[in-house]
Amino acid sequence: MIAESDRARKTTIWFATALLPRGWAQRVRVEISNGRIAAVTTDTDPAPEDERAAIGLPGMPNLHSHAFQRAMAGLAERRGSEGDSFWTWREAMYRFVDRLGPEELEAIAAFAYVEMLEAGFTRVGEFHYLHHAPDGRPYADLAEMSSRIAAAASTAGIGLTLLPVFYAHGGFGGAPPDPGQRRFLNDVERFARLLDGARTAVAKLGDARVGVAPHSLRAVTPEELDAIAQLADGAPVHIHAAEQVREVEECLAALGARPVEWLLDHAPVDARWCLVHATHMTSGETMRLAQSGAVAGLCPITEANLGDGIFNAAEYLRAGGAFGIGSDSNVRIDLAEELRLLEYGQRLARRERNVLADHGGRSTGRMLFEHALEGGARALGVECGIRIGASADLIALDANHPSLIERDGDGLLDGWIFAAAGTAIDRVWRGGSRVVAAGRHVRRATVTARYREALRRALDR
Ligand code: NGQ
Ligand code: ZN
Repeated sequence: MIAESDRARKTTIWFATALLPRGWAQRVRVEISNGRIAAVTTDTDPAPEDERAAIGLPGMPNLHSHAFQRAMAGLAERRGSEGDSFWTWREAMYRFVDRLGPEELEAIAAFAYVEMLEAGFTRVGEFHYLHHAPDGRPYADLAEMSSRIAAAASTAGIGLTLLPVFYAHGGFGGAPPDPGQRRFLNDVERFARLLDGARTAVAKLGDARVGVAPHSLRAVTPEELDAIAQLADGAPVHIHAAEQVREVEECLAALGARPVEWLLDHAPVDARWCLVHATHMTSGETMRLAQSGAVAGLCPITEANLGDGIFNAAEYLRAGGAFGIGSDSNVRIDLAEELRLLEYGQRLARRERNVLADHGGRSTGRMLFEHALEGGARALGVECGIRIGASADLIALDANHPSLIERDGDGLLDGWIFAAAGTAIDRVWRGGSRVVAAGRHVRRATVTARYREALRRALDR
């Protein structure tokens, strides 16, 4: 019995070509044991029982998601009578959130995670703040909604770094919360209990991580930030920062410094930290953040959708800054599009091409992919890449996709990210299990049916 199940947990995938930490290699055998990579051999033939694929890439971490927002994608694209902004979108989002109970949250998150896996994201950093019942009272189990996120991750088979959010105020200076925020709120003591509950809720997933997320300097006072960061206990700390100009102005007025500047001066910002967006920084802040070791959590599609502004990636990367990609509002879930838009924002702003390739001759796609992989893994507290000991989170591109014909090496990444229409992803393995085949998640049909039911209930009410 034991030998049987042991054997079942060992698989080997052979790639004609694959991107390893030291670069592209040919005829690569990846041996997997208990969900982790046990051996990587290059220039070798496949064994008869090996699963074979053409083009292998490591799975990508998605460092910032609010899964429930997937269900309101496209519902906030009508202009209001007085114009629209991030702040009017947020009001629409608060109204939408009122319609979601535990079953709806789980169904929507499972659907979003299925789409993430199909896009090549194999782990998600869920920045989770929808904690309480619609009337603002905690559920009988304080961590009910965290358990639902864990269940959704389990259904889809995606890796989870759960980031329970501490949210206490409606603005700088400890302003009272808005009624629309009632489901998010905790004091530090109750948050500590919620965090314990969240740790228990994810334990059965095997390789889940739990960090902490003080929501923003708008929602958390300096004293609370200090207390929450200490609860992380060495795990990742994520915070929204400098997404909107109004937020920068209010921060200057309340705290006497810009958000990123204030965090660098007053919080122990280091490689455990992820500053989500960090859109509006001076050159000085850009240099300092780059040197801190923290990860900038960039969400190009959402930042475009919400009218946030353009992150100064060129300067930040030249200073050695780390970044990862988040799908944030999940208005679209598409890894290639996130990477492409990150580069295109720079091209449009600077009127140049291939801005983020770090030196002559370098492929932009390769640079975007590798930096996002490394920064994303750091922000989510895991190892990444096709290397021994890392989780067997793998992508196989479709060698027959028209945009990949007669491409090799970095040309495959450039073809996928900049040129391919539709999905160029054929298969995805997460922890050694194949969860996507022929571009579709193996549970797409049942997860979509449950999502449809949840939305019918939520939107008919
Ligand atoms: C969020 N989203 O937490 O979902 C926020 C809106 C807020 C973005 N910042 C709420 N994109 O920032 O207060
Ligand atoms: Zn966010």
